[in-house]
Amino acid sequence: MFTVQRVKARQILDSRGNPTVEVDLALSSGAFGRAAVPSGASVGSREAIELRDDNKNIYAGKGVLGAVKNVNTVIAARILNKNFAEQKVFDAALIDLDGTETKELLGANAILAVSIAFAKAAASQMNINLFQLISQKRYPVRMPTPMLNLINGGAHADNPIDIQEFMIVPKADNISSSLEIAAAVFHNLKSTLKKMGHSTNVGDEGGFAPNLRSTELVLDILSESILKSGLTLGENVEIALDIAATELFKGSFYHLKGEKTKLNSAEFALYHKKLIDTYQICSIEDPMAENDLEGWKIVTDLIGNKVQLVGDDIFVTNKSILEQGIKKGLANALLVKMNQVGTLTETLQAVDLAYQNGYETIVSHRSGETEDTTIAHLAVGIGSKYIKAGSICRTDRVCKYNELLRVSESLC
Ligand code: 2PG
Ligand code: MG
Repeated sequence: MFTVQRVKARQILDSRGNPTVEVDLALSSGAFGRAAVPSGASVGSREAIELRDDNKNIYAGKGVLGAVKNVNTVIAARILNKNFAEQKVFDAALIDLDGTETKELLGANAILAVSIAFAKAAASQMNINLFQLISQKRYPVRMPTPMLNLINGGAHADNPIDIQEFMIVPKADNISSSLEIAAAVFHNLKSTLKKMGHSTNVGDEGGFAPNLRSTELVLDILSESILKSGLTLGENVEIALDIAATELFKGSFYHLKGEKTKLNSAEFALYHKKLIDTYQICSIEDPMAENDLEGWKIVTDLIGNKVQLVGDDIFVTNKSILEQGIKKGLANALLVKMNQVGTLTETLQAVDLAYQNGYETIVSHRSGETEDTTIAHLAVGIGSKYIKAGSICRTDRVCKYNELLRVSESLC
């Protein structure tokens, strides 16, 4: 039994200098959990609502003092000195208290921070790791393979690159070797860009954000850097993309500004096919927009048997929305972001459904992050095939990979 003795929320800053919610929660046993929630830039329209103050005088309207207050008053009144048998029961109380489909009343940022803080405190009371509490022996605990975002474009950088994320996927059998591969490519990429006269400044997720227009040129430079690192594309490293296509879709066309062209869904699917045929691409996330289900069907039928097709905006880690997509035969993998749905329990429900239907999972950070490393434990706890947590640059990204290194020690 877990009895909540103290809960306190505060407003802190995320990696983009925007406010976010952090919660401290203590149980009567003395066990303690602290959690901070992330925030996205390319946000799916059906994500749970992140409550912001909208007061233009404070943090340009981005303050979260209302969400903080909700934790310290309404939520505190519901959970303080109450006994909860397990996470599911605790999260159900939060979901009930909010009562809306989208968590717009109390804010998904308020609710998720409390949900994760409780999980951490419960794990501590049980004297187990967070990943063990998440696993509950329902999932095989395993280390995920990292997908590292080395070139940032789209909504995550101030450059003309249309595609949001160019990731490398090391083919190594442990996290330590994966990170070593990533570091080699990262540093070779930096010197290649420098030599070519391009900027080596980084974007929101710690990947380089050069002023390049052509997607193929970006992929050529990335491939060359892999080669320069003494690695073979396809053998030692693969490439993964997040197109974040919702951001490109307007009036039935995908507008590729960098390439100065627009494509319809069928043409865009062929564009993806050409990319995977030319480069060793193993995974494409959001190849089509969240409201272009026809496009999603075309691309899944065209390349779904050759490559991982990951649903982010289209599924928003929501079990019922994922269910509809599975019925229509869209995508073959689920991106898992806890703040899209707002509690740990609902996240695990979406994961369960994905696994039951043979969909892989990729646990994901958001472009606005904090030092919270919960996603490392989530990935291990659900035995996720992959985790994406950005580049190996900037502590808000690296801290997730470093936590995986620590977790790997307890799995040996
Ligand atoms: C994505 C995420 C994380 P954001 O689209 O997958 O990389 O970006 O948090 O901006 O939605
Ligand atoms: Mg995405």
